[in-house]
Amino acid sequence: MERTFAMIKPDGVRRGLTPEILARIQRKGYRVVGLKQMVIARETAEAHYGEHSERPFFGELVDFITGGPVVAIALEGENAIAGWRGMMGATNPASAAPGTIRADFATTMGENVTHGSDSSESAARELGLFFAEGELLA
Ligand code: DAT
Ligand code: MG
Repeated sequence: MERTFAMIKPDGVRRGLTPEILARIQRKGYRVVGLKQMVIARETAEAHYGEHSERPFFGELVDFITGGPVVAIALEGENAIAGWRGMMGATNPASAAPGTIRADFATTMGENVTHGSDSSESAARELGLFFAEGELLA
């Protein structure tokens, strides 16, 4: 069993895609062990995307991700880290495979609807950043 951090980004929430995305997660069979709607604090966003701090798009990325409510989700399931990344599709929606969330619901790299941890180290770090221990189901 693996745990991963998933997020519906502000564009997805604003566009009313939360139920559709949660339905896909449930149909896949992942267990939702943490779920909350929140506005991300700037410091949290900068820590979350720390690996990109030197990239030219970093400021825009932090503005975007803090610019409206997100839905933070802790997922559990077999191979959940790579599996959820697969359901999201490639970072650039133009290259995302048909049937993936980013192919189906996004047109631009900057606003690509969902986030998913890219490794077990990222998953542990990001789950710790967004959820207190008591907020996650055993
Ligand atoms: P992912 O979200 O697929 O893990 P990432 O970690 O490389 O992708 O980048 C984090 C987010 O930053 C990504 O979802 C969208 C944004 N981003 C990445 N590369 C970008 C670029 N070249 N221009 C604008 N935004 C970009
Ligand atoms: Mg990433």
